[in-house]
Amino acid sequence: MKMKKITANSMQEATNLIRQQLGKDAVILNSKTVVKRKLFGLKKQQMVEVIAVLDQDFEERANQGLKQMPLAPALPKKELITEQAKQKTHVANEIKTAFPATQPIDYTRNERHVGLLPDSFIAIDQKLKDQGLDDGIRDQCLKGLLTRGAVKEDEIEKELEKLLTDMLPANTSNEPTIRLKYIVLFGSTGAGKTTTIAKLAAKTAIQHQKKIAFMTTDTYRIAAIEQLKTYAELLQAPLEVCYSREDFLKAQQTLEGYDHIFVDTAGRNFKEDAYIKELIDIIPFDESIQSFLVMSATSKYQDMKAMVKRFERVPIDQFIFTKVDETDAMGTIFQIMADTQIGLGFLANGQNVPEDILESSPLDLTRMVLK
Ligand SMILES: Nc1nc2c(ncn2[C@@H]2O[C@H](COP(=O)(O)OP(=O)(O)OP(=O)(O)O)[C@@H](O)[C@H]2O)c(=O)[nH]1
Ligand SMILES: [Mg+2]
Repeated sequence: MKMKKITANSMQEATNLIRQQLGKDAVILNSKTVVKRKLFGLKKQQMVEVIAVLDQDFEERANQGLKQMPLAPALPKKELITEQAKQKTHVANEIKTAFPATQPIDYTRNERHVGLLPDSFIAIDQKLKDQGLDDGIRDQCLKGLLTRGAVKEDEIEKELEKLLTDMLPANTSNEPTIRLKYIVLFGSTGAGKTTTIAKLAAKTAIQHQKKIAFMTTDTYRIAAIEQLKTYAELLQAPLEVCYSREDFLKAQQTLEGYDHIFVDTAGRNFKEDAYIKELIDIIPFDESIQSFLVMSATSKYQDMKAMVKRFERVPIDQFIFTKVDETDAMGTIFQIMADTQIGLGFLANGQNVPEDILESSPLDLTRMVLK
């Protein structure tokens, strides 16, 4: 067991010494400020005292607990060695079963680690848990913070921001988010597709001075066509209604001269495979189509996950999360993006057209989670 008590002038110096002496996997168990007397006791100096152990020590301790099981007594030396080797394999297997490698290390809840983390880290873990982040992401954060030796509040904040942001798919392109000719939004009933389409179309037409048009495949409710027609009239843009693939192809020809065509689709219960098929049957998802899966930020993680799974036959370029104004827990959005590595197109944060729409970077999203 490798354990060290280190006294240094600052926490930074102590962390550097720990790293030198125990390696980067060392874990700080405890730290406190102490007063040391110097110059024959004439001068007092405030210092930090840090106790650290090596991470592998956790395994060792678990190992020792199992090794205390009595070995077979009084065997000749050679047999004893063979017996010990067998026992060792047995112990190793028991540990493997108890803590399989694929299982995330749960620093705060695993009994091997209880009491080993500084309080500030436990508080961070709880905060991330409240936001809806799972054990895997939280363990990665804690491990990252421990490895990087973040100690001061601002250091922890900065490192945590970086660790979380790195888990999200990066925005590598400098192109505008609306970049292809056809912008298709799909998703479940009432997610906010039509409202978001209106916001995006208005922004593209007014701010970016593009020639825009609308298409809709939502022919199930008369009101749905009327809703989009109102926005189209306000923006003085044409609207084509498509009942079939044939209509869609015809509308593409009619609207050929437009820069961007915003395609609205029907909100359906996508647990039914037939509706996914219907979507693919009408819309030819090719390289001219930019597709967004629209989900409400107020949805449960399990429902979002199931939704992405349902749409695995439809290419999803990016997500749009609506109704972020109705929730404080942005962790669910974060989690689904980290899991699927599908990036963020837009966040919709209200019912006002066109203003309630945001373009947010991975760092912005991380900050919303940590806010
Ligand atoms: N609070 C809030 N409400 C929103 C937001 N986006 C849309 N809504 C509201 O959600 C409701 C449904 O919006 P729609 O745009 O009609 O949703 P849809 O996905 O097109 O619905 P269907 O076509 O019926 O599937 C409306 O009352 C919108 O005003 C948002 O970002 N925040
Ligand atoms: Mg709609």
